[in-house]
Amino acid sequence: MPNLKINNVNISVSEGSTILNAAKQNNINIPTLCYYPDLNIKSDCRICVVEIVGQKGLVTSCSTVVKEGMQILTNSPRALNARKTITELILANHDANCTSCVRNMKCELQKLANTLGIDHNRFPSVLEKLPIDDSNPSIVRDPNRCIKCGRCIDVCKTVQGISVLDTMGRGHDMQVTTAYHKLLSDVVCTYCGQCAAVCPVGAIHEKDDTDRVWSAIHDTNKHVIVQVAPAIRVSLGEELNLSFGSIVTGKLIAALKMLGFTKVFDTNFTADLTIIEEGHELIDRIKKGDTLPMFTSCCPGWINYVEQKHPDMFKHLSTCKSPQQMFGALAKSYYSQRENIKPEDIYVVSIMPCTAKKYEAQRTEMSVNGIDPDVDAVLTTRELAKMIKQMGIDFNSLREMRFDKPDEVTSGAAAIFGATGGVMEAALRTVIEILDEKPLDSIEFDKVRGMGGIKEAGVTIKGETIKVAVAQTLSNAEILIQQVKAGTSPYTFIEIMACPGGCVGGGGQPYGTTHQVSIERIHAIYQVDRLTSIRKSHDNAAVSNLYEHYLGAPHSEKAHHLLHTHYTN
Ligand code: HC0
Ligand code: SF4
Repeated sequence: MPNLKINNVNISVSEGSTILNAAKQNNINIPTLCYYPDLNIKSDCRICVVEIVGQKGLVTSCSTVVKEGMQILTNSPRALNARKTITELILANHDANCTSCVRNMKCELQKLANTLGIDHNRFPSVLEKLPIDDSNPSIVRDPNRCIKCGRCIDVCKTVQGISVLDTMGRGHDMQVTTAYHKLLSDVVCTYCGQCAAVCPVGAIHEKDDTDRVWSAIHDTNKHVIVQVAPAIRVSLGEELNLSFGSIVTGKLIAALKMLGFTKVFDTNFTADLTIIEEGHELIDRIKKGDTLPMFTSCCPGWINYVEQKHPDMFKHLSTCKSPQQMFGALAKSYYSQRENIKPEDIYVVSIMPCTAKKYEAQRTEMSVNGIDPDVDAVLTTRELAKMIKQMGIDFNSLREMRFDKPDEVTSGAAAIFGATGGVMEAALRTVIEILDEKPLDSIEFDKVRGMGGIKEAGVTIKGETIKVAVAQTLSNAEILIQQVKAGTSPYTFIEIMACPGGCVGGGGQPYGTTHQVSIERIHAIYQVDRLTSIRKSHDNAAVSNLYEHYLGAPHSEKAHHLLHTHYTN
């Protein structure tokens, strides 16, 4: 335990701590731009420089390990002057038109400039404007806002294992870009949005669909309904001054009603439906000896990855649409008939923690009538928070409301979809009970829970043990894919979620999502499960009712037409 001084205060920290971490543990803030808790240390931006008494040059606190007796000054005139000069130089090569930036008031560079008291820049602008890439429905890249911190490069390479982005050129000409400056739509980008989630400024962000949604709400000819993904209820609160992992379901519904949505439905309802369809698909594959392992198919970043990198794996993907798309398909068929509203007059909005869901909704195959999309617009958690703020809604004083019927009835199994391992656990709760023809002794499968990159469990069904696996992030998914290709995969069923922690850590979630934050959200998700009276998808009477009155049986022709898809590349 080295003893040291930071800003003349005696502290002792654990061996191997960096100066930045030592300061953090003692509530001393050192500003950073390239540093991000779960990513590699880059020491590129040099904003975190500090002075060590008796040492000539300044050091970067993110990469310097503390030593016994060190005396550190985080805000000495030399450190402050260097930090200010670096920030001004960054601003001189940055489109600092803050009021027209998606990150206005949430930008780490803007906050830093403000903290350092930079109200004018000593250096003239050297920015040479480059084209903005808005070639796809999910992610916009604005190189004029890029500060070359390298976070996006790191997350794409080390977390997702894709390496779509890298640096090109040197000095002033250095850019973060794709190979040959191709558009994101022309490279192997999965639209997972992890790059947008860690970007400190407005250089990479989701495509903003809020104006489109406002127009639909204000169009008196449209019947505008909204569905809410499992992970939103445990993350939206953070955008509205509540603590990490606050469960805000009732207030979220009330806010959506105030925004003008006619009906507010729960994606958890079609998550239950997914378990019935996907569970029966797995049972069928096991009984018939069809292709195994079967991979889940609800994460659109994962589907994009398979399509682009491993199209030979299509037969391993479940044919089920995601709950988002099952909801859209039912909205424009079943709901349309039930309410006697033409499908083209129904406008379906999804609130998702995910940027890839915007792309999924626009796939040509995701259309019941082959013309209009089943889901018309997808908003991220951040976009919804923006709309709530635009309307001046005092979120915390809202009276809680319930989802509209029939989605009012959902299970705890559906709630846990939002956490890594949740889809697997929900499926096991149903598949084992159906095959064993008796209730499970325990419905909680701890081995598939938590932030492990790859988790596995053995489960016994009818006296036989099968192995299942869960992977979060695409670099971990790749390990499981390679096992399948090599013929060494011991698994029957595999869940993949592209984002760290699953949807709770999605690319559209509130800024500042770290593993620790995801853990708080996951705790909240399991609490929702425990508080729900029905905890298995096959016990959801509203889903049974839908089969009885509309779909027929699981995997019926109608169910196949509406709820399943096929894959192309
Ligand atoms: Fe997810 Fe989903 S659980 S992908 O992670 O399956 O985005 O929250 O909505 O569709 O239900 C995201 C979250 C969903 C879908 C569900 C699945
Ligand atoms: Fe990489 Fe995902 Fe960002 Fe695409 S969206 S650049 S795959 S991190």
